[in-house]
Amino acid sequence: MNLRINGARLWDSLMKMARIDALPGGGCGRLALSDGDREARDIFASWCREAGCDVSYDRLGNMFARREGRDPDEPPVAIGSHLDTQPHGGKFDGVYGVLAGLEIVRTLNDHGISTDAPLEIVNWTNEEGARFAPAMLASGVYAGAFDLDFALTRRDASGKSFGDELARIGYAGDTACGAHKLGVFLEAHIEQGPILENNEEVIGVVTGGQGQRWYDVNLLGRDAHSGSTPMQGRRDALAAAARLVLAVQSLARAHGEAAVGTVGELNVLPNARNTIPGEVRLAIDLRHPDDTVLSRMDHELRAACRTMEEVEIGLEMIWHNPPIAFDSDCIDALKAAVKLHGYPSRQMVSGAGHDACQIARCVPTAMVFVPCKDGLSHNEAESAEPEHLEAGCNVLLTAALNLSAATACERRQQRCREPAE
Ligand code: HGY
Ligand code: MN
Ligand code: MN
Repeated sequence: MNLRINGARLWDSLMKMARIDALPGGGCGRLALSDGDREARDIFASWCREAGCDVSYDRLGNMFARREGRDPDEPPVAIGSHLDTQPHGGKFDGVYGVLAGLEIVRTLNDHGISTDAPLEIVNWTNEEGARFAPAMLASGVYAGAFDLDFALTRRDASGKSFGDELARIGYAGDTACGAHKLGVFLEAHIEQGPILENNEEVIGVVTGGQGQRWYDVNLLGRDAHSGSTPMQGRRDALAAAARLVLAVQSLARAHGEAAVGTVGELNVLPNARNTIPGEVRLAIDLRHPDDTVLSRMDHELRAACRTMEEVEIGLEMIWHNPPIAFDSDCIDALKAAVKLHGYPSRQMVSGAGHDACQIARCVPTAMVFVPCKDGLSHNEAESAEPEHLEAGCNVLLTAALNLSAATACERRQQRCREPAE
């Protein structure tokens, strides 16, 4: 069925959502569990109810907007992403995947189409990990990658806990995180890289996500007077941290095109221009599609830390998310949908992390990418073409209809009954 969504309505919803915590440069700074996140959740829930969905949320505030199917006992076809953004985020990262799900429900309502399996639109809490590290935290608890207490006790830079902030915005639900069963999970997202745009392709059928390791690092030197302390013998934590930042860059560059390493967060103490910094706290993000290379990068990072003799270094790996392969049936459904709509496309692995990379550990999952301008994201200038966002949503609609059909549900149940290979 070559059904198409209403692209103008999708764009209008995206622009309305972008007004919440809008930034002067045109982006969005809507951090997880902030007042803006609450406002976005409230609006999303009201739009879903207007579309006839029943909205619920679990212990970590993961939101599920359910459109009933002919078979209410069938686990739903879920479509979603996240509404939280980076501090200098854009209008589309995450929000597109959530509102694409809503647009699909609105389109099915327009045409009076019911599905065998129910459909659910999902908003996963704290995907970005910018305020509460690590990223994909609530979808990670849902998938069993983290326990509930680990999530609830995560603290932001001001010391506020995830659990307190979730309760404060009124989205701490009663159902256990992970108890709300899903049949499949599909996520639409901007690529956040240059490949589709450079190759003039409209759709990326995403076959998996690369591995990630996140670290908290503490460098302890000694505060001292900048004027009267000789260079020899200083214990300058910032000078050591600077060498560590360059070591992260060079170890990533040493492992080929696919390897990336970033220090995106760094705090200097006491941060006074005439005191030699006695302490630096920084965060490191290493990624690679191959877990053995990623563990080699880990070893090289630890070796680099051992060369910093003038300071004591505390390095804690707070997260290791191994590479993940998505589900073949879901990938095939997306490929068939791309073929039906005739969009230029490619298969690809995601460089960025997504909730789908967690959910794929417990639910058949796949993603669809659309291009973004200059491949830019986590930047206020993030932008995407309405017709590309529409195309991605059309592909999602067609795949979701196929995967929600009784035959597809039966095939999934059959696969669950078969012994794992
Ligand atoms: O870190 C990531 O890749 C995602 O944007 N949270
Ligand atoms: Mn995202
Ligand atoms: Mn992001």
